[in-house]
Formats: sequence, C-alpha cells, structure tokens
Amino acid sequence: MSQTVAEVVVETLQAAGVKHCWGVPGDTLNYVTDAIRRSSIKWVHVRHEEVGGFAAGAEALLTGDLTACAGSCGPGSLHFINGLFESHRNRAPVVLIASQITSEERDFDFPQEVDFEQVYRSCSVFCSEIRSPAQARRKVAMACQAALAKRGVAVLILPVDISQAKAPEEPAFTVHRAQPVLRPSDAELDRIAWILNEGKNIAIYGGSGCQGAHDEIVALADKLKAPVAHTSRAKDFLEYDNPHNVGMTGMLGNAGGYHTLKTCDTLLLLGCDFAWRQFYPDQARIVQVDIDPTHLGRRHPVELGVVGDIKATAAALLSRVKARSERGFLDDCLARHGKAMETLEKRATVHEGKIHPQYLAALIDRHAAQDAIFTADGGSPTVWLLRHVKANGKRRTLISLTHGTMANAMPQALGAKRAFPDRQVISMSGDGGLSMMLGDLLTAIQEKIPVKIALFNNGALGFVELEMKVEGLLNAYTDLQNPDFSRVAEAIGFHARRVEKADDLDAAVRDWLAQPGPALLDVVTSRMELVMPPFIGAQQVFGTALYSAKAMLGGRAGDVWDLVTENL
Ligand SMILES: Cc1ncc(C[n+]2csc(CCOP(=O)(O)OP(=O)(O)O)c2C)c(N)n1
Ligand SMILES: [Mg+2]
Repeated sequence: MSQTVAEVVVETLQAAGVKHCWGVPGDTLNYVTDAIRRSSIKWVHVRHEEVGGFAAGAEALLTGDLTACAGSCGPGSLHFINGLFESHRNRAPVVLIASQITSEERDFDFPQEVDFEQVYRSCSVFCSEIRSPAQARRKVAMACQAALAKRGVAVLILPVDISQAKAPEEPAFTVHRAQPVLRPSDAELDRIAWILNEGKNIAIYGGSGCQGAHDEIVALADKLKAPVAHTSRAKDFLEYDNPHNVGMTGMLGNAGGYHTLKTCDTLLLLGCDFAWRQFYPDQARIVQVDIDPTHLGRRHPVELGVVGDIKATAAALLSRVKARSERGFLDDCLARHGKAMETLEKRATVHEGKIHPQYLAALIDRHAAQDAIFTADGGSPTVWLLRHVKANGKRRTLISLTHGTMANAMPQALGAKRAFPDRQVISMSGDGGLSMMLGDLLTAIQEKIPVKIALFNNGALGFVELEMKVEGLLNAYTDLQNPDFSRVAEAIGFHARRVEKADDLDAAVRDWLAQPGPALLDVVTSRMELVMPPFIGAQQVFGTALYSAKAMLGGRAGDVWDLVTENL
C-alpha cells in the first residue's frame, strides 16, 4: 500500500538512526506526529520549542546520531531557532521538520505564513522545502545525510498538503554516513616535522577536533616535551590523564595556558579554531591542522595549514619528530599551571558567611558520578563548570561556548538524560537562565526525565554585571527579583531544597544527587563574585577602578566594599 509523504519522512528519519523527536504538535504537523505515533521514534513533548531545539542538539552532539525536532507552521517552527543556532555552531547533527501552511496559499501573506528558507538558511547545512510528493524520499535522505556528513542542522520544510499526499512508490534512498580517515600528504607531514624539529619551546593547542585523539596527542607532546593547552570545548578530551596539560587560555583560562601560548616559539594548533585573536602568539611559528580547510589561518596567520583528522595526523607525526629530553619550557608552564590551579582551589573552599559559587561547583565535582554529564548556562555557571569540574575521560561537559546563549543548560540536560538514561545528568543553571525557560521544568516531570538541577542563585544577571564593572560602568538592569525557586520546583513535582548557608551545602549536594527522580537544589550564592581572567590588563584595572569611583560617588559604597572583600 502506498504511503503518505508524512510516513515516508518518518520512515527515512527512522532508517537514518533518529530515536527521538522533540517538539510541540499542531495543525500542519499533525500528519507527521501521527506517523511518528506509529513508528519506533519516540516523541518528546516540550513546553517551548526552543527547549526542544537545545535538547535535540545535546542528544545529537553527545551520541553523534541524528536527532529530530518538529514544529507546527509559523510561530511553532520559528521558536526552535535559538536552540538550532546552538547546534549549527557546535556541529551537532539535528533535523528540523518545519511544517508549513498549504502550498496554494503561499506568498499571499496567509495567517502564520513564515518563509522558513530565509529564516533557517543562516543556521543550517541544509534547508529546503519538499515541493512535491515525488521529491520526498530523496530530499529527506539528502537532508539527513547533510546533517550527518557536514555535522549540523538540516531543515526540511513540509507544507501540510504535501505531507498528507500519497508518495509515489520507489526504491528507498539510503542515508550514507561516510567516515574517511583524512591526513595531510607525506610531504606536508615532513614539513610539519621539520618546523617542529627546528623549534625550541614547542607548545600544542588543542580544540574540539581532538576528540578521540587523546593518546596520540599525549604521546606526541611527550616526544616534543611540549605543554598542551586546550580550548574550553576540548576540556573533555585533553584535560585528563595528561601530564602535559596546562589548561585553557582566553578570558576563561588560567595563567598556565595563557603563558604557554604567549611565550612558545613554535605552536601546533590541532583541531582548534579559538576565536579570540589576542591570545595567539605574535612571534611564534604556527602550524595548523584542521579537518575543515576553511578554518586554516582564519584567526591568526599561520606558516603552514594542512587538512587532516587529528588522531591520524598526530599518529603520522609521531615517527617523524625527533625525541627531546630538554624540558625547561614544559616544566615552567606546568609550574605556572599548578600555581593557578592552587589559587582556584582556594576560592572553592568554604568561606565565612555567603556561599561562593566556586564552592558549590567544587562540591558538585566531588560528589558527581565518574561518568556524569554536565551542562552549564551561558553566564558565570559556564566558568564554574570549566574551572572546577574535573574531566576524567568518561565525564562529558556541554556548554554554549560558540553560540554563547543563556538558558541552554536545563534543556540540554533533558536531551542528554533522554539519550543516556543510565548516566547522571547535572545542569548548572543560572537564575537568569533557568527562569528564561522555567516552563520546561514541567517536561522533566511529564516525560519522566530525572535531571539534577543546581541553581546558582545570585539574584542577578551576574556575568553582565561583571562586564559592566570591568568597562567602568555602573551596573544597571541586572537585578532579578526571584521567587523561592525550591518551592516553585516542588509545586511542579521536583524534589527540591533551598540552601542559604555554606555549612549546609555539602550534605545538601549529596542528598540532591542521591534522589532517584528530578531534583533541584536552589543555592543562594554570593553576587559579587568576579570571574578573574588569567591576567589583569591595564584596561580592566582601570575599568574596575572607574566603576568603584562611580559607585562611591553614587552612594553605593557598600557594593564596592563587597566587591573588594569577596574577591581580593
Ligand atoms: C539569550 C541570551 N540573552 C542574553 C544574553 C547576554 N547574557 C550573557 S550572560 C547573561 C546573564 C546570565 O545570568 P544568570 O543566568 O543569572 O547567570 P549568572 O551570570 O548570574 O551566574 C546575559 C544576560 C545571552 N548570552 N543570551
Ligand atoms: Mg544569576
């Protein structure tokens, strides 16, 4: 019996490996949801489509498998956009079925009409409408293939009249998942080795392209006696079991990573597209290896740029570089990193009075499972996760590092937990972030997704306050008048508790993590916490001093006092 286009779409998604479809049903999507109901794909009902976009992206990024989301026409499918921008930037294979009003009314400004091709083109690797039933099989297969092969978002626009029409019978198009091993040519490898062999103080800077290449990179670093710095997205892949680790550079980094990059004379960039140009060395010879040729030399000029996957390239370089014994540069960088870590740890111990967010992060690190998955909201929770939760090769962290959005953490935790029901999944949420998507706490209950939410409740858009102070501006519009979030969460069905005293926190964290169901820990943290960068530039000192002067003049001496006593 012939199938409808909606059935063909769902069958092809299923064959391409889709296990869940996140969304809100309605009008033009109804034939698709009906086909999903009869398939092996599980529908996950969210309250806001943006949450569905984040959750599908988290599932796709962590599993590497295609994950779907779907929406009704107009506003329904529009709402996914911020969640999908996240996947577009972190390269997660997601497909959105954006259902559309009936074809005959298109271009007449019909109610709910939205031109999704225009809207989604800028955040997708594939964006196209199924224009006739005869196109359906081929186009869905190509959309899935693009999302998997190019690693990103595919948007399939599906008008309701096409969705319910019969599709012609034809052989199924399969979705191919090619996984070639790519490495530079022998001549290029020889040239990289020549540059490295000429160097004296060699450093490696690894990015998210280093996933799966830990052992090869550590072996290469050992042979070169090179310190290994990493980007925040490579934390999970390079921080653990790595005697050469000097941490991160950049505004969220530490003095060890910063010093390593600034003082090396030869730098090997591996799968690393770090965007902040001021942190690259100006004097060093730089070699860049990346799977994506468009990344070569786009942040900073490099002497040699080659295309290859990092595992294969590092393995091929290993036999070509000469072994060294001189480790002066390495030891200096390691010592600086060690000292920076000690300073960070000091900030993460119990202090009198208020709860420092670092202390909460350190307790989460201590009591979380060895294979836990962590998400953190854009804002200061990102910094606490990066700095205080240790990688071990099994844990995973998910942060909005390239899109830099708020409110990602709880939705991404939902996606991660649905994908890995047997692992502990912890969302480190900001009070601004959580309240932005608060309605979807209901999803954790309705869909039985037992996530653990730690709320860093500082009563403010804290990170923005910090930005203002560093610029010498008086903070404004950053207050958050919050409810008692533990009572809100309890009313929704969470196990919830509020903690206001540092002495109570250790036991509370253990109890929260031991809960079998969804649990929220509302922790009142100190508001004046500065996110200290790896070095303090003159501009920042000036900015903060200027803020202090303005605050004193404006009668906010108490704020200045808090800033000084809590940070210095
Ligand atoms: C969707 C979105 N809106 C605004 C911003 C700008 N922004 C970045 S961090 C931040 C504050 C986050 O506040 P909260 O979640 O309470 O975390 P905190 O920094 O206070 O710990 C804002 C408004 C953003 N990145 N994304
Ligand atoms: Mg806050």
